[in-house]
Amino acid sequence: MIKKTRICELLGIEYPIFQGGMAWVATGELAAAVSEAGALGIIGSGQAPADWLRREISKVKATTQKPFGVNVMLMSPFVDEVMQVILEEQVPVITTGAGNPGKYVPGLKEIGTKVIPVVASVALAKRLEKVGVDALIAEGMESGGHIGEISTMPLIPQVVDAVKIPVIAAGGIVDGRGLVAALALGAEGVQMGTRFMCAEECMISPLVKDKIIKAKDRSTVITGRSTGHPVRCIDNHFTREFEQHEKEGMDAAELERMGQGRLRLAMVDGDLENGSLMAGQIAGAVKKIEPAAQIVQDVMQSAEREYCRLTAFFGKR
Ligand code: TUI
Repeated sequence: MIKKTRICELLGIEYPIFQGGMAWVATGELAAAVSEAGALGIIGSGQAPADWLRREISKVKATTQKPFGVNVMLMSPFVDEVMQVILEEQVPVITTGAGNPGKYVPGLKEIGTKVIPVVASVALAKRLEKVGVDALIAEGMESGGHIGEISTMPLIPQVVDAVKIPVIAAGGIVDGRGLVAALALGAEGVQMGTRFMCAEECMISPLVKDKIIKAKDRSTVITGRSTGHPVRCIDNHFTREFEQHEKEGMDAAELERMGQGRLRLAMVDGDLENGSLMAGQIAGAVKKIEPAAQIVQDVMQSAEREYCRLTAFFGKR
């Protein structure tokens, strides 16, 4: 079995696997199941208000004693009250996305919450290490949702070389091959989103899970480059309509308005044509719905198999 990495020791988890903190997807039920399985379950607070987050945290605490996390979407209008709940509930780990969490770091560190921002560039990685964050998630543009511009393969080694703190790789990872590849690039763990969307404990519409299982390698597209907020989703009526408006030069504010409420429409209401089906490029490799614990076990077991295959390839020393 793979030895524990620095990230396992830092967080007190058994396996170096994070479940992405996806807005409207990663509820307390999913996070609890992933944490109980020995990985890190993360509640996705997205643009939800503080009382929603408090309820989800209590679900996790009622189900598992193991460490869990909360993802804070820094563009949320409720970001300050969400941070307040995190402090009050003494959440063990937070990840952040879509911005720079620098100003919140001192307060969180004071109560011992580990802070692990998502970065999509070397520049932000270096800045955040100086602020005192505990680790980083380097997320390639293969990921679903709001993304940066660099792919996982070039991003990970460049971030690893730029900082001393542990780096978690995200974007395009679905199984043990991805975990071994991430470790080879110098990362000390992986974050997976799309595969955990198809966990049994994930509360999204079953229609969305089915859509992911039917997805192929070229099923996702990026919209919103013209607004400065590129987003990767499975291609549907909404993405085509959005692209058409972008081509016709609709202004960024109007395009942003067009996107509002679409993620909920997809994930909760199961509207496959008018909703925003945020998912990563690896969707084509997700084959079935299974319990979160089985996903965690499968990733660890297939990583070990792949490692043995590589050992045979390089020969014994
Ligand atoms: O945050 C994500 N992925 C997301 S957030 C989200 S909710 C949303 N809904 C509608 C429109 C936009 C978002 C869906 N998916 N991933 C983490 C991530 N963070 N990816 C990229 C970044 C990022 C981008 C720019 C982090 C920092 C940054 O710049 C900060 C700075 O100040 O330089």
